[in-house]
Amino acid sequence: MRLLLVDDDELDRMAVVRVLKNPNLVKDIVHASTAVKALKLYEESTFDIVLLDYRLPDMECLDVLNQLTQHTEKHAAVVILTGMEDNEAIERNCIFAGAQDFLLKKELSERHLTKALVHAQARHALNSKLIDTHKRLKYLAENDPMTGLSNRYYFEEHLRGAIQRAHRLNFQLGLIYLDIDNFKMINDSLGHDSGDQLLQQIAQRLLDVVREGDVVCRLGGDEFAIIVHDLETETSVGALSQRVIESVREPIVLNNTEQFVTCSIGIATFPRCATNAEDMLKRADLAMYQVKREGRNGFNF
Ligand code: GH3
Repeated sequence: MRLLLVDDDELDRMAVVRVLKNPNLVKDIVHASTAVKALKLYEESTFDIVLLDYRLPDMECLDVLNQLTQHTEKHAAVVILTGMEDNEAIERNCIFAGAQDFLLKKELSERHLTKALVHAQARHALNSKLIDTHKRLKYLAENDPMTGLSNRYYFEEHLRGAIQRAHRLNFQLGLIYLDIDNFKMINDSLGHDSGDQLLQQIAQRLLDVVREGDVVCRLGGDEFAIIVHDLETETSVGALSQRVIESVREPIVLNNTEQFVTCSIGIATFPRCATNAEDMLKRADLAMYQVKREGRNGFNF
């Protein structure tokens, strides 16, 4: 264990060093007498545990904790050391701000400190696992595994949020709803794997054509959507749709043969066409079916 010991009182730091006799537990103790020095050391090096005095001369403890936990790539557990009497509110605030344990200086003994450090490390490891699992679950819930694009669930959530924001800021928003033409024929003639490859390549082309900040989603099957933020004019969403159509039309190599596919696009804009996510999708869907009826390979509002 490598420990960063942060306390402005040298005698208190010495007391900790005296108590931590077990060389198998803590191999290295680095001292810092101020928060600023501690944060610098933390940034430049790697520690397993930070033992942090609650009262430091240059910074509030909660601010130090906030800064420590912002370094998401660092993995030190934090134990707060305090000379004050038991204070549940302070302890709770420290734990909420990212500390793993809380120890009173008057209880400083080898047994207590060792226990606090070991528990803090274990809690921290468990927390990190939970955070990783949460991130993984969130990724799985929001993304389409085949194309890596955002999925329908994310699309609906994001569109709702984007409409609220556009409403607040008086912006326009565009929705491009795209369906590949005669996609079934690719599956039927070249096989399902080639169909999958086609979907992956189309996904990449859509990502290449949009602006940073626009959101490309696979809604399911051969249906895709693009949420176009901060639309300057309705014409610009038409121009983007035209670029999408041309990009999809570029030859695609599947099974060593060049294939040519087209797509049909329906467009809806906020606030002109619809004022909520459901209506916006409905409008774009209707506009897309109109293109299909009129022979495919185009876009329509
Ligand atoms: P249209 O121009 O009228 O839309 O004709 P289409 O052939 O594209 O018709 P439709 O959109 O109904 O066909 C979609 C096909 O996509 C049917 C389904 O079997 C296939 N499909 C859905 N999901 C996947 C997938 O993940 N991979 C592959 N390869 N095919 C899929």
